[in-house]
Amino acid sequence: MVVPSRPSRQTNLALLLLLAGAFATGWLAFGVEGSPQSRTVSEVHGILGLGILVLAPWKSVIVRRGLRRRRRHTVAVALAVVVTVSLAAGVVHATLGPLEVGGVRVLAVHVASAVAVALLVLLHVARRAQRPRQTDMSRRTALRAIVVGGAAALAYGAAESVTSVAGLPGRHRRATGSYEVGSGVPSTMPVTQWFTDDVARIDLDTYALRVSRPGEPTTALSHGELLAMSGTTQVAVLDCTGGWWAEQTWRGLRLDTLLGTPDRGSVVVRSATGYTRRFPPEDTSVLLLATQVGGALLSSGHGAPVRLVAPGRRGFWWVKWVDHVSVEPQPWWSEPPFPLQ
Ligand SMILES: Nc1nc2c(c(=O)[nH]1)N[C@H]1C(S)=C(S)[C@@H](COP(=O)(O)O)O[C@H]1N2
Ligand SMILES: [Mo]
Repeated sequence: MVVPSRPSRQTNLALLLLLAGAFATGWLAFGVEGSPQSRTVSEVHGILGLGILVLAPWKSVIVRRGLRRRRRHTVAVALAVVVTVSLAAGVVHATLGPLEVGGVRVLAVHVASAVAVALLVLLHVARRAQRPRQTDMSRRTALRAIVVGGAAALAYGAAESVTSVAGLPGRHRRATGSYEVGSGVPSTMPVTQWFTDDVARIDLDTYALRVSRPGEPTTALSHGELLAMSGTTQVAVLDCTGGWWAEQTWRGLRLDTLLGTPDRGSVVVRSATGYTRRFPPEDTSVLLLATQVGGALLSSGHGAPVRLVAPGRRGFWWVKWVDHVSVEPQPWWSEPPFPLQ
């Protein structure tokens, strides 16, 4: 590619848009489960990311000019490093598979460095702001954007073809980008917590599931009672944002057998650890409170005595060690999209 001698301010603005888009679609990818949405979001995410690579030759000219000026470059250099790390880790996860570097999954490296990118971008832009100009909205800009977008899409297609022709592990990844591990054999499925939580060990004999419905006193069910009610079997895929998925046969009781289908508010599923997720009321007919998996009682790691099975939702919705389910007046969207507490 020919690198123009006077790289434009537009390169910087385009990079900012690509970074913002890649960041947004990265989180969006964590929010969706199942084709075709997941596939679309993953592809757009990958293409935006590769768009950053496409612009790298232009940016490197800008960087070289900038380095000649006397000023502090710490933020800019740190930004270049974390962008490179995040891009590399993303490409490795998508092509070479769920590798680990020093015990850390490359996907975790990808996400952590992307968060660092976001923070550094804010600092960098605050210091070296480039104002868009009226002339940025020209036909020439539109053409450039199409060329960069096309090159990025071609790069994505090429990476996908190489992955499949060379038989790389990446060809086995799901639409969400996750890799299969432990399907049908729950004991080999990873035990994963959101970064805010730890495995709870709960005494089955004293355990009680509290059930709260509006205008009624809270009731409680023992483990034995829940087992006796566990007449529903469901095959469902748990797809963790950590980059793995597994299909298991779960057994338990549907949430609507306890809560009915409320016509307003939301349904809240709480863990004994305080971890909480809030669902739309109509979801009670698809949510399962599982007591068993693969024909055996749940292990502590996988949520004993009772864990939520939320088909069509990413793993962080599958609350483990559930000790309270309730119908509450607040809407489901009153909760942050990701568990932050
Ligand atoms: N109480 C509680 N439930 C939880 C979590 C957690 O941190 N706390 N992590 C969730 C996440 S991120 C995933 S991927 C699944 C993992 O389930 P597993 O450990 O049975 O594989 O549990 C979910 N349920
Ligand atoms: Mo997860």
